[in-house]
Amino acid sequence: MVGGGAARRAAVAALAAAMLAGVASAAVYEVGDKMGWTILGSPNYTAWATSHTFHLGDTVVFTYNKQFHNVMAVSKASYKSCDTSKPMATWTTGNDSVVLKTTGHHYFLCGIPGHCAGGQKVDIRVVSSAASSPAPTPEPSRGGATSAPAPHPNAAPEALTGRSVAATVAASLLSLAAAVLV
Ligand SMILES: *[C@@H]1O[C@H](CO)[C@@H](O)[C@H](O)[C@H]1NC(C)=O
Ligand SMILES: *[C@@H]1O[C@H](CO)[C@@H](O)[C@H](O)[C@H]1NC(C)=O
Ligand SMILES: [Cu+2]
Repeated sequence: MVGGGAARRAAVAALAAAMLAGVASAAVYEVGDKMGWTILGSPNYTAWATSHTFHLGDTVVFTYNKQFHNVMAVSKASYKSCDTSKPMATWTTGNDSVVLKTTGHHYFLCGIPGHCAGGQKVDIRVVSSAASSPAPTPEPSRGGATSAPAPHPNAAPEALTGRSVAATVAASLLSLAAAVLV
């Protein structure tokens, strides 16, 4: 009896620890790395974004001089046309952290006139949360004939469902762990 209880307790505690480790592994990326969020030096934010793999729960930080720039989350259409008239969200502190809560594309641009057209825009694609299995998905190499990005179906509803299920499972595991450990 006592031994079984201890074993169960240990198993639950290990599970809870694993869950917490998973949560803690969310990464933080500074947009543009050391260059930050700017037009000076014409950082290539497309190259920056494609050189990273973003997962659910990761954070991107926009650092910039707030006298000269801002950050807007926009639709794909607004991103493409640099339309700053209907942002879904705007940040202006100069040190803005954005948590990536859905899979798929997150489009950001600077709302100061001319800056988006000058390249101050970034498309951050969040891959579905395979964070624990680092199996690289081999990209079929293309001939480079086209620069048009492949259309991505909007996976937001599925992502939300998956996320809330994961959160529920995590929450019940943690309360189970708490109950057993008391
Ligand atoms: C930025 O980088 C992307 C991906 O590497 C490349 O396709 C594109 O031509 C670059 N843009 C400029 C303006 O250099
Ligand atoms: C930006 O904010 C984070 C906390 O959100 C803080 O740790 C960091 O020092 C800030 N950076 C600057 C340059 O203010
Ligand atoms: Cu700007």
